[in-house]
Amino acid sequence: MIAARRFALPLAASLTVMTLGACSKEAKEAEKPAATGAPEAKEGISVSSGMFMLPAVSGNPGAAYFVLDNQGANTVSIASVAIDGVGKTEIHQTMGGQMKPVDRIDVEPKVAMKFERGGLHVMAFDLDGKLKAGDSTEMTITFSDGDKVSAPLKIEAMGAGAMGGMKH
Ligand SMILES: [Cu+2]
Repeated sequence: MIAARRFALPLAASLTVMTLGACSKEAKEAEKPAATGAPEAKEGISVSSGMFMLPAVSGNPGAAYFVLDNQGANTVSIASVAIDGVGKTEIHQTMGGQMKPVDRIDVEPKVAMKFERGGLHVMAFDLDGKLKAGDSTEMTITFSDGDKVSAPLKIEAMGAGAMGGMKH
């Protein structure tokens, strides 16, 4: 029920904005309490710049990069990361050219933690073959308290981003 209402909202809102701007604003605010407790609504937490890098060789793992911003009052701990179309994930830290699994990530208040190439990243194993460059997939982060946040990841082919920045 909640998912259906949330999905329907942008369409309804864009229609009312043209005629009754004030009313649509009130309608949006009225939606907020209903959304509290929904899996994708952890207080103060947002995910931006989500990107999924496909492996250059099919069968190899991919990687997810994004920014996790904690504007909440408390430190949050990432317990697990799930990505649609991915069988299994691990959080890795790259150090001295080597990747090491990280069991748990704590993000303190007012910290925007970057998951990026050459640093902290989410390694994605067992891709289901439906992940295609140009599409997007959804990532859901589960925190140690059971709360979750979901965000889209733009799918890119390995090489596209790297080559774009290095023209010979
Ligand atoms: Cu890795």
